[in-house]
Amino acid sequence: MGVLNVTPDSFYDGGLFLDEQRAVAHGLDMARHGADVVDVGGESSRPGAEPVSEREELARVVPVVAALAGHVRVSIDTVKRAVAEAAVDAGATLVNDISASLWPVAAESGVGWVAMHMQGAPRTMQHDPRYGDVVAEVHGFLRDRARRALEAGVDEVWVDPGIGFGKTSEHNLALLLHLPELVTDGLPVLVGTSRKTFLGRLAAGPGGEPGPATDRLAGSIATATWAMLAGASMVRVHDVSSAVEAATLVGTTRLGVPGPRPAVRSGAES
Ligand code: HH2
Repeated sequence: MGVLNVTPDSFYDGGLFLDEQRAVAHGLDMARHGADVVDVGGESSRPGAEPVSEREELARVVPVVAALAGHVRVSIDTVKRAVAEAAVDAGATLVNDISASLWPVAAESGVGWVAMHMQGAPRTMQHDPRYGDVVAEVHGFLRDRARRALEAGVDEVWVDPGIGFGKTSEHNLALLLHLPELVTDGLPVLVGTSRKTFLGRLAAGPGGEPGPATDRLAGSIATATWAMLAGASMVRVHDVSSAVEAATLVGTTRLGVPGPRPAVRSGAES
C-alpha cells in the first residue's frame, strides 16, 4: 500500500502532493513500482495535527481518487463518513479508517474496510499513552471491531495495530513483536511503520534525539520486512520500490526458492 497524502502538513510528504496533478502522477508512479493499493488521504493524523473541514478534505481527495481509480486499487484514508462515501462513489474500494468506526459505510457500499487501533485523537495522542497490557488491549479492540463489521456484512475486513497512534516506542515494539498472534486470528493484517518517529528514536539510542523522517528509510524497510515475515498481508509505505524489493526477497525466501544473491568475489568470502 503506497501512501499518497494530499495535504500541506503530513509528517513526511506534506506539501509535496497537494497539487492534484502531482498527486495523481505520484499515485500512478507508485502503482508502476508495484503498489497494489494507493492510499489517498486529505487530513494529516500526525501527532498534534489539527482537524481539516469536511469541505476541504473532499476537495483534496475526490479528484485524485477519481483520476487513479481506473488504474490501481484506491483506498481512502479518512475518519469522516461523508469523505469515505464520496471517495467510494469516485472509485475507492477500501476505507482505511484510523478511527475504526466507519464499517457501516463499507457495509452499505460493499467495499473493504481497515480497522486501525488508536488511543485518543491525533492532537493529543502522544502526550502520555498508557496501557495495562498493550498487546492484549489492542488485539482485543481489533477483534471486537472486526466482529462488528463482519456481522454488519462487510466481506473484506483488515486489522491494523496502529503503530505510533497513542503509543510509546516500547508499545510499538511490543505490538510488532506480537504481530504473529494478531495474524493467527485469521483476518488480513495491515501494518504501517513507514518513516515514523519511533524509528528515529530507536536509531538514536537511549537519550538521543530522533533524526528527521528523511533518515528513516532503513528502519522503515526493516520493520516492513519484519511485518511481512510475521505474516502481515500488507504494509503501508512511502517508499514503494524499496518495499516491493524487500517483499520479493522475503517472498522467495519464504517459499524456499533461493532469491537473488550478491556476487561473491572468489576466495574472499568471510
Ligand atoms: N499511519 C498514518 C496514516 N494512516 N493508516 C493505517 N491503516 N495505518 C497506519 O499506520 C497509518 C494510517 C500516518 O502516516 P502518514 O499518512 O504518512 O502521515 P500523516 O498522518 O501525517 O498524513
